Amino acid sequence: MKKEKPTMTEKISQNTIKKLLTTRYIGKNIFCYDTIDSTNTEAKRKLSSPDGSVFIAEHQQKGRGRLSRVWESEKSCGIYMSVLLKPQLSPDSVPEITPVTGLAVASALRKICNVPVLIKWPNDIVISGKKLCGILAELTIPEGEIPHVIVGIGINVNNHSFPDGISDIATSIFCETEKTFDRSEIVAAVLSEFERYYEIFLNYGFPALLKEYTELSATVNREVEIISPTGCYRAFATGIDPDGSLIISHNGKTEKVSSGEVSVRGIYRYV
Ligand code: BT5
Repeated sequence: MKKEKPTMTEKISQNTIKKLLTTRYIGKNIFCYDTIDSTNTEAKRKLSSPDGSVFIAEHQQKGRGRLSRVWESEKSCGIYMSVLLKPQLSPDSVPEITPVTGLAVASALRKICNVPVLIKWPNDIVISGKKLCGILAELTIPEGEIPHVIVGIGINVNNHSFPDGISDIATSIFCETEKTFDRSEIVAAVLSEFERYYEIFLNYGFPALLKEYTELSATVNREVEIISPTGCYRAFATGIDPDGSLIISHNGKTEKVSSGEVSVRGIYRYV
């Protein structure tokens, strides 16, 4: 992609978000920052904040992905936010919050920006074979308390270009539509969709969302490369298990892989 000056757009406005939110408790407390190390790290420092608190920054100096990878967080172009959750869930079910979040983000972006995004299992939102959004869910269990989950969401919105290391794999809503979007509107839509799906998940479990998730999957029914600590191999992704893991067919056998153990790459394109 051609290098261009970064496009800074209007700041994210807490008032606009609150006006548009349709939630009961997600985003009722919003903490906004100009610059922060990482909104996930900030949420971890503020664990005593109410369930559903949201931390949003214009810029992250140490935006994080999984396994200490970097999340590029260009100032005032993207959405960098974390939601603090205190669910009555067993720690075993916590990984399912990642696909629930993926569903919420994909649904919000389809509605607000009219972009045909898909979900790359387990934690990316992709379009045209490129990554538009990443999700990082982290679990902390303070002594004597229920699990606290911090769900970090990074969405490329008005970026015109990306740094060299990711310019081939990253895209933004602007790059896909040539339109600049109001990030506050997207934040409100993502949080509203998140609460809707999260409530279904808490009440009925991930199986209640499986059909919708699978319909939006960029991974299912594709040949994939499984990258595990013991090596890489090709497999065919046949479905998503009710517990959120990926079902693959490999050497004539059906196996389940969980997101903590492996990364998945499409064979022909990034997804
Ligand atoms: C993720 O990790 O995709 C999770 C990203 C979560 C970011 C949010 S922002 C708010 C909150 N606060 C944080 O500190 N983090 C969360 P992973 O699957 O490990 O992917 C990381 C990889 O994505 C990197 O190694 C790059 O290849 C690529 N990448 C980095 N920045 C990107 C960007 N802005 N857009 C697309 N791809 C990117």
